[in-house]
Amino acid sequence: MRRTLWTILCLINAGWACAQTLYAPGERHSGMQSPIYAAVDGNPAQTTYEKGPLWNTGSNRQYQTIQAAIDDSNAGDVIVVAIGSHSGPGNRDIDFKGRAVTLRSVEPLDPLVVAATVIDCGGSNTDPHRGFFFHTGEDANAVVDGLTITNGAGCYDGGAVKCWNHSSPTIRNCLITGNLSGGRAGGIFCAHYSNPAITNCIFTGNAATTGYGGAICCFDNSSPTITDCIMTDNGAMGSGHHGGAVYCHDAGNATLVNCFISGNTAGHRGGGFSAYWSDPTLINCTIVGNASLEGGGVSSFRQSNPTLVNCIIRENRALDGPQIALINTIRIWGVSIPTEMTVLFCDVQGGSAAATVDASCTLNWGQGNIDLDPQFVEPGYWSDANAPWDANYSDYVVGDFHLPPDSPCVNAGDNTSIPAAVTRDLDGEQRVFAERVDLGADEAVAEIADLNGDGVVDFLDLAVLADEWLKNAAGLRADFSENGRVELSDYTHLARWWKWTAKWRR
Ligand SMILES: [Ca+2]
Ligand SMILES: [Ca+2]
Ligand SMILES: [Ca+2]
Ligand SMILES: [Ca+2]
Repeated sequence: MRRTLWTILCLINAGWACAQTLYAPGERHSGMQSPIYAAVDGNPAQTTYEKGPLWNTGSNRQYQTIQAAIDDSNAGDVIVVAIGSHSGPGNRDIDFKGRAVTLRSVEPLDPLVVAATVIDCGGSNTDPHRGFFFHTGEDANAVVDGLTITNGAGCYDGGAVKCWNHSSPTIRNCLITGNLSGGRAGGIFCAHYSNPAITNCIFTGNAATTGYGGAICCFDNSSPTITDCIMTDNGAMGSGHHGGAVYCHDAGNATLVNCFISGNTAGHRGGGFSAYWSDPTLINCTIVGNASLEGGGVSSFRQSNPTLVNCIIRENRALDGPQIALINTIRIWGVSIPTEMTVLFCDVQGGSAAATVDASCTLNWGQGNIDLDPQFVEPGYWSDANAPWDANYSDYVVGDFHLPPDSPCVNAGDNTSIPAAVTRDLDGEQRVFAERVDLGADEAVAEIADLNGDGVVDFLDLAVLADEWLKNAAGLRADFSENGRVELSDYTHLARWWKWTAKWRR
């Protein structure tokens, strides 16, 4: 669980840079500022309210604790949490009590505000607390938006958040870090027909200390939709425990899209992702540098059939099935119950030949799979030669997972597998660029004014245009308007995109 602060900050910045462009301006809570809200010299740390740190924008009332604000709210209200650390009774174990209200920071899409608006659960093994407990049938109109949730500990299920009993809130733009559970889900637990929408969240440094799902565990007919999330450095610790980042159990049919899962560790199966008696779906996920004993990237167990489409699964480590493993129950129970996995349009290191497929299990190896180095802009690496099961193990250093335009993962995916609601990649760029989707969470988006393809529009591109200036011919490179002549309108286009820089160059 070691990670330099620099790396975490880079990840957070990268993730939140993505977040900035994920929503149209009209969705950015514009016009919500109150006369009693004041940011001094643009420093969010000095944002305060006069009568308490909570402000209900619907009733214009202020409160001392989050729970007090929720208890006095009505459907549709928006409760704004002031910058600062919120702890103690009333600011943890928060219960929406079925209310369809939004609880958010002053600017959920500003990473500095999110990092500075903290629910500090202050939990411990002797004094268990988590951030939120949804258990009253909340639906997607119960919203937690743009908060940091940390220091949850001591609970068996859900270090940061528990969704239970048909409770399916929306959790978005949150930083969920440094939470522990004794059993299932260091971060978010969902069980018993609970299907939260978890979007644009960062999970880092959470652990199920003796259990399942370092970041997220879905259990018992619960199928969360997990989109645009970054999960790094989470763990399902202890022998016999599974799902370093995500664990799906008993019809935990989660859908993950555009997620980056890296540097997570499980004590037993599924360093990144683990399915038990479940049929989850992973689309456009980048799963690199995770570790476990079986299935370092993804594992399938007991009549599961996880489907992986448009994913990158590489650089994971395990004694058995470094990238993927299909494990028959006979290994543990002495009774044979097989399992499946379906893989198509994925880049899997070692291909199907390197997969562990136990007797009677079925690896459905579909069309479009490749085994080629994605050429990440900055590859991650294992920080020493020791494996996770060795003493003195140190872990995976997460890199920059963006794809350069000449990556073999560019334009190698299946467009028809992308859910209709998903129009953006993890950067917030268009999900399908150049007519065909890329593999992994990133789409490599180029700009036509970048004539030499080096990822930036600058004088080198201007030189190409100058060379073709006022020429009339077919196929001129700088004829952006495609009218057979390089002229003012083409120059205007280049000038408009001047200093444009590709995400993979940043
Ligand atoms: Ca593409
Ligand atoms: Ca991108
Ligand atoms: Ca260029
Ligand atoms: Ca032209």
